[in-house]
Amino acid sequence: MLKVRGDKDHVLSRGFCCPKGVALKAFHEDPDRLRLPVVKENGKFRTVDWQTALNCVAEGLGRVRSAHGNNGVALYLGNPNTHTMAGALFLAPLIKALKTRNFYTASSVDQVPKQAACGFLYGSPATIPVPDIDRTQLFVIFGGNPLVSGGSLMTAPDMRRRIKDLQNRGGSCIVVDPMKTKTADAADTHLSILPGTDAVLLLAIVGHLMASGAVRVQAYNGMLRNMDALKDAVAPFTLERAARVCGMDIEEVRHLADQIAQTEKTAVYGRMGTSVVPFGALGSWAIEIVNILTGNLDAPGGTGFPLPAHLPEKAQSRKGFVTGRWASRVSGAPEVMGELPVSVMTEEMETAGDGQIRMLITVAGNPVIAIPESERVDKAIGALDFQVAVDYYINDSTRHADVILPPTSPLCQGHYDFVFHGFAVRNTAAYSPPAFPVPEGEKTKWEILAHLALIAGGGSADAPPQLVEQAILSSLAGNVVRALGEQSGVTTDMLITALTPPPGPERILDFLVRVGPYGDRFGMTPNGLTFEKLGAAPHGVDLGPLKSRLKDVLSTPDGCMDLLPEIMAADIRRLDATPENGARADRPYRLIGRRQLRTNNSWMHNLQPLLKGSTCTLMVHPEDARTLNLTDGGRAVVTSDAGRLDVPVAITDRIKPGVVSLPHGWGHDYAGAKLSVAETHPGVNTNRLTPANMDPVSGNAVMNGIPVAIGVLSSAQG
Ligand SMILES: Nc1nc2c(c(=O)[nH]1)N[C@H]1C(S)=C(S)[C@@H](COP(=O)(O)OP(=O)(O)OC[C@H]3O[C@@H](n4cnc5c(=O)[nH]c(N)nc54)[C@H](O)[C@@H]3O)O[C@H]1N2
Ligand SMILES: Nc1nc2c(c(=O)[nH]1)N[C@H]1C(S)=C(S)[C@@H](COP(=O)(O)OP(=O)(O)OC[C@H]3O[C@@H](n4cnc5c(=O)[nH]c(N)nc54)[C@H](O)[C@@H]3O)O[C@H]1N2
Ligand SMILES: [Mo]
Repeated sequence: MLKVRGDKDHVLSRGFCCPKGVALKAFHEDPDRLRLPVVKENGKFRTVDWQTALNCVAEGLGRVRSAHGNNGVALYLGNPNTHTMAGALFLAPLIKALKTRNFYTASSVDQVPKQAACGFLYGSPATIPVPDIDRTQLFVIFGGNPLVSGGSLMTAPDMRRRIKDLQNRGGSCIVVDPMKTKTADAADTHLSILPGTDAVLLLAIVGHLMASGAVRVQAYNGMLRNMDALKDAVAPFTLERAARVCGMDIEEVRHLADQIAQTEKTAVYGRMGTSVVPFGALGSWAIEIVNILTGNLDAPGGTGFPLPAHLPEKAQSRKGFVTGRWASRVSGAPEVMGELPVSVMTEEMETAGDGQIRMLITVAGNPVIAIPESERVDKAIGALDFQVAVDYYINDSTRHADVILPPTSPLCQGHYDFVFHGFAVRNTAAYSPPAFPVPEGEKTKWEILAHLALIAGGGSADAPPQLVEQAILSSLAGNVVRALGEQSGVTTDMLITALTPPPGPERILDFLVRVGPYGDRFGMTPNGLTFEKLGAAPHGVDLGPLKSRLKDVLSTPDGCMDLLPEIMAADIRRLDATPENGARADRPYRLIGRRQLRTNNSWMHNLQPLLKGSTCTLMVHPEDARTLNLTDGGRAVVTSDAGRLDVPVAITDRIKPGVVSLPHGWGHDYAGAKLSVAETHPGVNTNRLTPANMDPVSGNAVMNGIPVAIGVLSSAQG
């Protein structure tokens, strides 16, 4: 009998297990989960064999490409790709083979602002420091709820214990959030802030540090540029101004700034709340600047750069980071990290002309629920000529597909989390082998992605997926052989034949780990790490605390950190020119989102054990409820510039007055989906209310602080 539980000997989790982990059993057994591909015929899905499905993909892709060119095909990658080996290793060949500018991912409804900020500062958008939570004395969280989310861009299972440990060693935790979250309950201080205003507060803190002589940057001697320019640029942002704009008390603001200035080991961290807002990149930038000015970047107890087992120790290039190398066709939004912002995907589908999107491939994504202006997204996807989805369900988005290719259950695929290890608060490595063999007739995700890459590259629909795996390995091994030089006598074949796992992601992992910072370097470092050693350590391998690595990771062309590049200076001016009280008379409330422990974005709502305790309600402060005449459990109508929703109300003093909150990921009431559990508790899709606005620096969607009006649903309307 299948049972899922935590591993108390695990090097990172120490037995902590999220309810969603436990629900893997329900997911594995879910009768609605597709096991075999389906194709749509006369509006109905029919189960087919893989060859038929892949032929159908090849035919549809060929048809759309010959009529509309490569840019007629859009690719949208969703969040779960980040947490599969196949997603980490086998998407790159597909992206390359599609040769389309219409490339979108869930990053632009999530963390692109932080990546852009780190890209400009450190040279690469993948170089993101994490809080050294286990050694810090002051942990300041802006807009994150790690007790519920598990920590994001900060892998730190069991946050409750880690915060307790911090308090037990005399340190403290401060949460800045419009909502008194579970994390705020565990913290020492909760500071309630108006949504979308963090950048003002953070720039004021930067100014305060610089004015009060609290700058401690000796560790970065010769590595900082534009210190004086930064001081001038932030001068207009006083603590008093921050208090007014952020809806906070001046004493609270001053105390926060002083604590950051005076506590030696401080880690300032920001997540979704500081990201999906109009100044997301600037706020994320300012967080890095605060950590630099206090000398906490790359310092024990501050923030540090993890060194996972699969990545090289030193930055591989000094090219630096640029954005806007091309722009979207309709509204000229800038390319960031090779992607266009999802907020423009819909208009690229709707607007006729050369380069219009006529086909969509989604891999582990649910854009109908996840991205702004859901109504429009749904219509635009429904009107395409062809859609392919790599997904487990016929859901809100994939119901429009012509072909759905389902990977086998995650329990039948091995797992090493490239992303989680890359952002872990302690260096560790862990591999979980498949719990079960792949059932007859099913395919793993890497095989599916490899087939798609082959088809997109002009190959035949029955070409073996191993070809792609070999190409990836040959290219990786080729780099090593070139670096060693011809005289070494080492060949790519020698390296590849030395790998122990069978062809697939595990074999590539073996390669990466062996040439990685802890690796055995194919025997040159005999006790070094290999895939075999990982496999023999079911609780994971501990590789020690974060180490100082700034000089190794900086990949800016001059090896310096520019404290004020022009793109940020311009954004500071944009912020300075923004009216202080931006509230609109017709939309006086500000809508934010929230995550719930027992859900994961949109796709775990079909699992009965997780539905308990997850409710899709509009949280309203008691004062606002009185003004609006709303009752607890009653209904409200929420109107934004994008749409209107009718939602049940939950009255709570945990939320800041003037702010209301609705969780995202719900709204499973689209006809044609096959989600027999989720459709019994559909909830509402909050992104029907989200206009397609962006942070201009990063292209990230604005999903928090949306201006809304709220009314009581009259019986006539109901
Ligand atoms: N249980 C669960 N865990 C998850 C997920 C899930 O759906 N469920 N999703 C995963 C994913 S994809 C991600 S990206 C991470 C996200 O991880 P987190 O960022 O830690 O999670 P959120 O709940 O989005 O936290 C955002 C917080 O910001 C606050 N906030 C909103 N607007 C503002 C603002 O303008 N300023 C400030 N300071 N705060 C604001 C919200 O009230 C909320 O508490 O979680 C991951 N983990
Ligand atoms: N208003 C508002 N909107 C938000 C957010 C918010 O806070 N507020 N959060 C945003 C964030 S942070 C994110 S990351 C996005 C998420 O946006 P998406 O990634 O587009 O949506 P998910 O809900 O994660 O849907 C994942 C899909 O992948 C499928 N799936 C799951 N695992 C796998 C797998 O291993 N392989 C394959 N092929 N398919 C799989 C599921 O069935 C589902 O269809 O939503 C964003 N949308
Ligand atoms: Mo996310």
